[in-house]
Amino acid sequence: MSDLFNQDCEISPDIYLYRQKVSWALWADDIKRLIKVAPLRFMRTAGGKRLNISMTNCGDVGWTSSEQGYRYLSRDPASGKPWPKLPPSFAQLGTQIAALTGFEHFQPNACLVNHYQAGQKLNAHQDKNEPDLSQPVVSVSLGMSATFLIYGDERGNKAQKIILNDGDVMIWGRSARLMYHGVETKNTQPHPELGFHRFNVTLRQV
Ligand code: MD6
Ligand code: FE
Repeated sequence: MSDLFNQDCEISPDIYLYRQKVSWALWADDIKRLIKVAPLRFMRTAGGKRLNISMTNCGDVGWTSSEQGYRYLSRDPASGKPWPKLPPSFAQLGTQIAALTGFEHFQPNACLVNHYQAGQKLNAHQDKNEPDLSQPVVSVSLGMSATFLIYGDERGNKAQKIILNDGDVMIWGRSARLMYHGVETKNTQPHPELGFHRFNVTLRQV
């Protein structure tokens, strides 16, 4: 597996990678506060299957999966309360990366937080539950490393593999917005403070 891209670049059409724009150390307090108020949980699919990865949200609306399918909801179904506020530092990084990549009008208001332990994986999927697909997804990796797999327009394609480390930020837009992708953590490198844990923070405009 190669990890050729150590500088900011377009790693695949309309997928940009910016290395080390932030860090677990910088966002740890916000993440810890968030998961106290809206704990990580394993959601279920419409078919009743448990998702592989535990998740939570902050922002005006949060992505949920349940017997009702995939939906953005303004309240945490676990507590009935609104999701915690989007930390200003998250919003700022999102708008900054988006502007650098040519998305001047991106205003993130939804933030999904995924948690991984070593060995856990996120299966190939598309992100298509947002009403305006002209807006990008900004994705921040924190903690242990992970292998990000980009399958392209069919989940059965051979994947392009990218190693993501603490603080790396990807942005997906335009022609990449509906590409299939997934995450593996079986060959992960631990993070000095977080060990074998990874958080992925995705920022979206919904
Ligand atoms: C993750 N990321 O990195 C999961 N989706 O743990 C995603 O599923 C993702 O990073 C759309 C765009 C960027 C992403
Ligand atoms: Fe995704």
